[in-house]
Amino acid sequence: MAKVAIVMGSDSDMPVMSKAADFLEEMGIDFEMTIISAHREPDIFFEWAKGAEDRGVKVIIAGAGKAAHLPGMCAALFPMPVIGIPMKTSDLGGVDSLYSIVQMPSGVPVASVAINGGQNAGILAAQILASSDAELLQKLKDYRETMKDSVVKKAQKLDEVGYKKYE
Ligand code: RP5
Repeated sequence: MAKVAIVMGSDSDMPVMSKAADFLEEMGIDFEMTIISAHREPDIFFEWAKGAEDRGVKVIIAGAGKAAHLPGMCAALFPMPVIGIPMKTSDLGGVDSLYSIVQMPSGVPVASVAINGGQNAGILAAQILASSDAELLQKLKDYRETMKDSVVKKAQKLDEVGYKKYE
């Protein structure tokens, strides 16, 4: 059963949302992914969000742009964590999406990542699940080590080409 549900308002969100999916795949986490617009098809959206708990979903990752109500409405209907991804937009640069997602009223939180922060949403969902999954927690620790090693290698490369080292 899918533990994470990824939902986005439009196929135009896919390049960002796929980064969350890629990370979940890398961690071996089952997920479902769909496109539903809370504004353009509210009936379908309600059915999907209300059924998520029964489908075994533990975390929802919801991405949307402009008047980005999708993550907030997921949080209104789903009782477990919802992570919002604000999409960068052509007119207001994604600040519209960000404000729509983070400014939730008390009692109905949405955890927001940065504008276009697809990968971080996947990481955060994995971290939430890892609080009760020791094997997944170890995978996340290994991922951090890999990340650290890649930065160390970048610094070594800088040394090799002769730039002065920061001390
Ligand atoms: C939102 O409106 C979507 O999440 C998308 O980011 C934005 C634009 O959608 P399209 O006009 O590209 O379908 O609902």
